[in-house]
Parts: sequence; structure tokens; C-alpha cells
Amino acid sequence: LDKIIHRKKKELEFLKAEISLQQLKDSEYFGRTPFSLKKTLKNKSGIIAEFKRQSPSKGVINDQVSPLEVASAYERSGASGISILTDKDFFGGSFKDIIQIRDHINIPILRKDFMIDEYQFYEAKSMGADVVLLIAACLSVSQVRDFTDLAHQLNLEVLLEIHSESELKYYNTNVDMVGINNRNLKNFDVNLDHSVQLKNQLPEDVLSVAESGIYSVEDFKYLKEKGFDGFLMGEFFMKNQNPGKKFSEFIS
Ligand code: IGP
Repeated sequence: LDKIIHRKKKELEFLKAEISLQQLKDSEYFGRTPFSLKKTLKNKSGIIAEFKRQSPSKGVINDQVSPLEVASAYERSGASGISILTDKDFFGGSFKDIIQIRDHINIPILRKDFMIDEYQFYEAKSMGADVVLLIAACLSVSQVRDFTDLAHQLNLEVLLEIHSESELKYYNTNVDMVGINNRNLKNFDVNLDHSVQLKNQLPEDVLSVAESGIYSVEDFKYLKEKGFDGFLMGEFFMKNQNPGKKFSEFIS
């Protein structure tokens, strides 16, 4: 994680010199009415289906499919939202992956990246994202508060990701949803019960999303039964030749 943040800072220096804040604000997507993940979590399957080419823990997962074909298929089969990894160096993603699909997708798009700078919120908006992820492990409590305010000013919803008990203090009532990552970002261990335990320590009315390591219908049902509102799933779909088909089989 430290390595990712280090690289992200360098990447940002470069990007800021390349594209000014004003250029981002001039994007046609700044004025659009966003889709609300808070709403679609409730009235669709609850699954936030992810497009992910590769990851530090798994290496290449799938580099043969396009974001548009996969995201369209996820939407058709009832996904509540689409998660797109835009980090290039570690996940092989790009902001282009969101721009390419935005006009064709009518459900919320989560820009999944390591958000550490205000600039990235303007970027997210300029790509056409509806939701951003704030990872507690990369941020201070006050950054989470400030970034949440900024996101809301830009009409972006916030999914706060926590992983451990010590990160419960990052929660504040302004965040829209709390994601609990089953995967430990430091050693990649996955444990579903971990999320359940943490969820029970959050206020009951918080919209909660179980993230990572959901690899079967049983896992999904188990977490649903435990009261999760959302389920962020990537690899289980993406490791197939046809991720959209896998999703539609999963859901039926
Ligand atoms: C998806 P999985 O195990 O279904 O592929 O996980 C998603 O939860 C995972 O990609 C993720 C992630 C993150 C990636 C969750 N939080 C933060 C990068 C950064």
C-alpha cells in the first residue's frame, strides 16, 4: 500500500502539470445529473460488479475483454453499479475506461482508485463517475471528512472503505456508504467473517457494502443474510472469458 501511494503521488505531479484543474472543470460531465448508488443498492441486486484487468495480489485476471462489453452486460443483468479500477500502475486501468462507457451506462459508476488529493475528485467528476471510494488506510480522519465534503460539493457519492476495528473512527455520518474490505490490503488475506464482525460495530442504519473475496452464491447469500446492502465483486466474474455471462448466471 505504501508503494502504491508513493507512485500515486508521482503520477499526480505529472498529471497536474499535464491537465489543469480548469480543464477538468470544463468537462461536459460536470453538469450532468448523477446516478445514485444509495438508491440502486436498494432497488436492484445490490451487487457492484467490477471491471478489473489485474491486481497486485492476483496478477493478470483478464486483459481480453473491453470495459464497454463487460459493463453493459453487468447492467443488463441487474447490477446496482459498476466499479472501474482506474489505477494504471497496479491494476492496469485508466480514466479512459470510464469515459468510454459513461454515455452507454445508466447505472452508477464507482471510480475505484487511491484517492489522496483533491485534484482526483475533479478528475473523477470529469470522467463521468458517480461515486468515489475513500480508503481509510490511505487517509487521515480529517482527510476523510474534508474529501467527503468536496465530493458532495461535486455531486459525487462517497463509499468509505474500512478494514479493521481501528478504522471505525473514520466513519462519520456524512459518508454515504461504508464498505468493509474482506481483503487485508497489506497481506491480501481474505476473511468474510471479519466484515460481519466489523459491520456489527457500525450504526444499524448505515448502508454497508461487503467488499472482495465473494467467490460463490453461498458467500453472497451469507453476507446478505448478515444484513449487508451491497456486495462488491470483481475477480469472480472477471476471471472468466465472458464476465458478463458469469454475472448473469450468478444472479439467476
Ligand atoms: C473486488 P474481488 O476479490 O471480488 O476481486 O474484489 C474489490 O472489492 C477489490 O478490487 C477492492 C479494491 C479495493 C481494489 C476493494 N477495495 C481497494 C483496490 C483498492
